[in-house]
Amino acid sequence: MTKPDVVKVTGTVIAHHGASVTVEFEGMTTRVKPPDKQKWVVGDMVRVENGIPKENLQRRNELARVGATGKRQVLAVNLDLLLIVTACQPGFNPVVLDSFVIAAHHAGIRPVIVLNKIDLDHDDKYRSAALDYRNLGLPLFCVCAITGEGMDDFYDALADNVSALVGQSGVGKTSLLNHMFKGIQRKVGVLSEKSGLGKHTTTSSLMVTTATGARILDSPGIRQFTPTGLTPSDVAECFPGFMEFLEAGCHYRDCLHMTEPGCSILAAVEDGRIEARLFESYKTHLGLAKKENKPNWKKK
Ligand SMILES: Nc1nc2c(ncn2[C@@H]2O[C@H](COP(=O)(O)OP(=O)(O)OP(=O)(O)O)[C@@H](O)[C@H]2O)c(=O)[nH]1
Ligand SMILES: [Mg+2]
Ligand SMILES: [Zn+2]
Repeated sequence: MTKPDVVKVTGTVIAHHGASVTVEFEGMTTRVKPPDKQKWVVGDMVRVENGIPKENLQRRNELARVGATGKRQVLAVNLDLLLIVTACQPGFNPVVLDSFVIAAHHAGIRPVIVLNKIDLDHDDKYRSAALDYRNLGLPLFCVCAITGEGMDDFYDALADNVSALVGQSGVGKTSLLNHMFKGIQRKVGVLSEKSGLGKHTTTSSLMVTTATGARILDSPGIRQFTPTGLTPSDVAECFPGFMEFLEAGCHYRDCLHMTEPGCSILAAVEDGRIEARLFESYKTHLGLAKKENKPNWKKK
């Protein structure tokens, strides 16, 4: 008797529930525990044999950070776009935005800045702060998940792409997903009256596919995002807004733009073409990369 052929297809991990994950393939879903020692995250492509997910396939990119225990933690994989969501409430923090931008550039993911809650930005203060990022050459969308303002253009930009909504708790990631994908209404949470911060309402990652072919991942809000796996040179090359000045070239090829003579970045800081705020943020990120690359830094 001949053995029946094994039917092999590729599935996608679309939800993470702690110990188990949901894998979608050929219009169906199944909930499984990843095989021993394999860590599957939302966005992973997996080989499915006769309806059983077996192993994850090579990832084209990974968004990673230093996790709570100090180890490398992969947040999302196989992304085209990183939707870095921010808002006037809770606190707009440009250094956190910079961290996400560097990590995205380094991973080969396109960063997109999303300023949500523009209905609360009465004097356009945050809109103008966010516009700085557009001036640095990054795509920027100013939106409101409640009224829908700006949402059409934002949604159109996601078509046929795999994107992840990331950012602090309470900035409105889930509200944005709910607005774009009416098929699923995930729970949203009010901000704490006492601290003004989000309450970490979303506790698991979920990816949906919309009618335009956009695959959008809603992830739990994070308190801190410290990129990992970057050398000081990576930071010197990936930093937002540096690109155009680096084209002119620094005198030294491995210039870290700190004290080196003939540095195109220091020259641009000196005459105000690079803002002091941005350069301070650069120094913070360079310091983190130097620390991580010290021999005694504990990684996984
Ligand atoms: N005024 C206003 N409120 C908004 C907007 N978007 C979201 N909110 C509110 O902000 C609060 C937090 O929204 P969520 O969507 O739960 O935020 P989140 O980023 O998913 O938060 P976590 O899941 O905790 O990470 C809720 O009370 C929403 O109603 C907006 O555009 N304008
Ligand atoms: Mg949420
Ligand atoms: Zn330099």
